[in-house]
Amino acid sequence: MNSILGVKIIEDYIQMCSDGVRQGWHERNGGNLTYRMRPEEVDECETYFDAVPGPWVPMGVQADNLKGEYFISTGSGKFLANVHQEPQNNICIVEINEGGDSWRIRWGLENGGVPTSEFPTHFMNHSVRKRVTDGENRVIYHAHTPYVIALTYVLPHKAEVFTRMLWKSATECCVVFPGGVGVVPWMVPGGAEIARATCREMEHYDAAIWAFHGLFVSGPDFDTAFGLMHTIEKAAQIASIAMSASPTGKPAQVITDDNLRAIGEAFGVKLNEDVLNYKSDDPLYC
Ligand code: 2HA
Ligand code: ZN
Repeated sequence: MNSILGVKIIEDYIQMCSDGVRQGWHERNGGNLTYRMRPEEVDECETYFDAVPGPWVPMGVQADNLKGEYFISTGSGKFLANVHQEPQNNICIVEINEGGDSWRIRWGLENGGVPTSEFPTHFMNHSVRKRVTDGENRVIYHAHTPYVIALTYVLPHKAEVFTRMLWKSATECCVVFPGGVGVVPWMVPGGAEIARATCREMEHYDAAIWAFHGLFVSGPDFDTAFGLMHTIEKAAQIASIAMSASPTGKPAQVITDDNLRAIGEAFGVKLNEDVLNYKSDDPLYC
């Protein structure tokens, strides 16, 4: 192997960017992906690192449990559609300092640039998900999923309401995200405030909807994180189509709460009880 582009983790990362583009989730520079590298993956890539690392850049957020970690990140303003053609100009590997509050580029963005504008949210989400999953979660993925965004114009911005609607829109949803999906109200993207709000959701859920914007998911590996994004977006698509097709805007019938409990039992999955027992005042939002 004579290039970092032959390293498996880099190949898989590039593949995931292309998979998201193929779904239509990454118009222009929309969406971003970060991956917290395993030590052996850092070792594999180190040979190809820049001779001189970039300068340390403070993030405005801090996490003790991410000191000294390495992340692969998409570049701010870069198009995910271009990642597979020129990875070296559209993605980077950053190292976090011993204070856990600054990054520096070790490889990539050869024509200049910085990690994704959403790096504060990704970074803080990594910190939360690393803690609550005992180090298992390594991927944070943000996409502009159109049907999830559309539903944020229609449904109340409540985790229980969204989760129930999504669980009831396709039979296997409650098995794929038994904990549910969080919802962050509209906020200016890119800063510390939306990062903190997303983290509050990521304490309980492995996915968080950003109202009128998109979806954040986390996972242990690329397939699981991508599959979660895909499953939630597909459920939102079915819900949107069903509501649009119904003359009342309300589905004529749905998967019932008892059906959900039966699926949980059959698959040995514990569904979030707060969501299962939630009763909406508005009968439209089952
Ligand atoms: O990277 O998606 O939220 C562009 C965005 C910002
Ligand atoms: Zn976005």
